[in-house]
Amino acid sequence: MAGRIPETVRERALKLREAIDHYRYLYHVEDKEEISAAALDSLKHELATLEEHYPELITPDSPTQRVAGKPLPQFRRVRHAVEQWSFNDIFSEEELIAFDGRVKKGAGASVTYTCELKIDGLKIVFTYEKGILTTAATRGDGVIGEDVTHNIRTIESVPLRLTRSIDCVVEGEVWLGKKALVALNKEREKNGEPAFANPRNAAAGSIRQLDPKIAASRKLDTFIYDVAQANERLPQTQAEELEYLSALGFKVNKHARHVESVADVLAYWGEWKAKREREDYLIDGIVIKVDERTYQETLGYTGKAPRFAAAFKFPAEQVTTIVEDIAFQVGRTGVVTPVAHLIPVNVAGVIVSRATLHNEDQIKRLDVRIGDTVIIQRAGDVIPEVVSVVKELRPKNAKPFRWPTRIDECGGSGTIERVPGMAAWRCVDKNSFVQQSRTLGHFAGKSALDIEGLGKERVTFLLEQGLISDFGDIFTLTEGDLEPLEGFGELSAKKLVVSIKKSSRVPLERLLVGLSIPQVGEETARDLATHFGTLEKLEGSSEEELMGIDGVGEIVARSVSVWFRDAENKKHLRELLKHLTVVRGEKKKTGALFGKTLVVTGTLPTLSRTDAEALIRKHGGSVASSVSSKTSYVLAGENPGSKYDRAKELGVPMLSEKDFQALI
Ligand code: 1X8
Repeated sequence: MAGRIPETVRERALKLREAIDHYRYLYHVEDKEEISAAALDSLKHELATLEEHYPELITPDSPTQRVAGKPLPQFRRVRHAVEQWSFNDIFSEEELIAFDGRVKKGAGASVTYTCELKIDGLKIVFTYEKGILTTAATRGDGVIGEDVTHNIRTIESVPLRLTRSIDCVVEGEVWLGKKALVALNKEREKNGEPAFANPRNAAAGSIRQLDPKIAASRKLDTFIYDVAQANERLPQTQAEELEYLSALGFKVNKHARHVESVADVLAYWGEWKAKREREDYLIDGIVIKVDERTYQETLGYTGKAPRFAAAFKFPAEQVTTIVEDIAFQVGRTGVVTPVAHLIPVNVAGVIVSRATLHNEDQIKRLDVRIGDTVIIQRAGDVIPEVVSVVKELRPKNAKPFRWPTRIDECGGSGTIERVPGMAAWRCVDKNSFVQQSRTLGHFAGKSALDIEGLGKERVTFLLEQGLISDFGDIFTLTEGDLEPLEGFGELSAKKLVVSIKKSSRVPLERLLVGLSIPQVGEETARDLATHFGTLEKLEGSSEEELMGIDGVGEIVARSVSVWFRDAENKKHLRELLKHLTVVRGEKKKTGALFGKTLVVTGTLPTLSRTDAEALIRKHGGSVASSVSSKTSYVLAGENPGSKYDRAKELGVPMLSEKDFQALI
């Protein structure tokens, strides 16, 4: 690895260091989160990697060399009786196995572990004398913290007197619940104050206040997880220590688990990665501690962190990376979406190389430029998006992105136009190749005609060969047309023709989905089909009548009406209908879910969202997009979000995928 450090690397390291230090100061000293902790971690990780390759880059003031934090001057400074360590972080199964290996080697024996939840709050050190709370201090730099006793005293879950009159120092986390945060932010909004970005910020902002009335007015809570010192014999295992703390009167999190092996640790981690949203407090990973105190003592500390414990983080949903290019995607309806092409990064366990920039306004708002370091986010099963630009890391020569006037991906002349009244642009030429292949691919796809053997690639191929250019053309294809083509044989040609024929009998709503009418997705198509029953009635309807349908608003009504009046569309539709038998809706009047309305949220273990919704319909149920008192069940997966909270509020029963499978 030795040798000269390239100038670009040296510069990158310098800039990273400045940016990290800037955000670290805002985050740890001023309690301001301008970029998320996860994004900041990602910058630190990049710097650490550079320093690993080029150790000569390391300086004593590098953020990688410090345990963060600095007390504010207004508070009384307190020297901790016991130095406050921070834990080393583990990010993967491999690192966990390596940790276990080091532990076993260091302890010279097989150890057991206690797994606990890592609470994303504010760490506090509590001192009790003769069983009475005397001091509560923030962690600070690990040696000196700030005296915040006046605020901590206001928290109901903190005992002012212990069950026994011992001297001790204990450590724990102060946090604000997600629901309390919502209420607090509503209040702040009313008073014209800025909202807190997350519960951790709100807890820190409440505790580091000189006026205790502020902390008292907020529903702060605690979990205590460690006794650092006591004037009596300490419990001999971490599992016993938690019971000991509980017996002294502290609030202790109930989800700790004593385990025998790394496999068990991994299982606990996986379980909580999936379940964490259910709790009212934020959980950002798990903490693993060697259970036996004697082994903890044998293993000791590295000067920065204990060797006997580690924090096993959940994958970050926000990371930083660099924009290599900004490209365009043309949708079925011709709408143009800008997409950032990125240096590939792992976001929450998935490698991502593209992130949506949504539209022109978003690019302007973020001022994203090619070469920029950006924060990208991926939550649940949502498409990754660019959240913000780390401006400090912008290359000198980066030019503001100029929105183009023409886009090759549109095909033809490539001319684009702004959709009236919207932030979106679309291709002027609706017959461009890209659009044609998307539209036809969608038409043949699962949610529409569902023509077996006619996937997107084949559609594109048939278009290229000039064999189809329109919906109706698909139904005129013969075995003889297909057989000579590359990728087809006698059998596959025959099979495709048969499956095309089979798909010519189509329920109205599926046909409507397949036509790619702007604003008409599966739900709207079903609403329209149910209301009108036949295509003729729908074609003959007015905008007013359309707007009278439940679930159809002004924009949708206009769009449907415009589509059916367009001469080109009329012509294509007439051609198509020569080949189709349109049947009435396939709504089932039976099935395990008949009469039930379900909402799907979060990532399910095996089913995709589309599959889950199809199953619901297949069993006679209907699918809604938002939770109301009329919702029968919420089918919830990992990272379920606000729908889950709303369902909890309304008392709507929740189903896991397993429950759901059992039900149907
Ligand atoms: C920090 C945290 C610990 C625990 C839970 N949440 C935290 N944020 C725990 O041990 N259960 S330990 C810890 C630390 O010592 N830095």
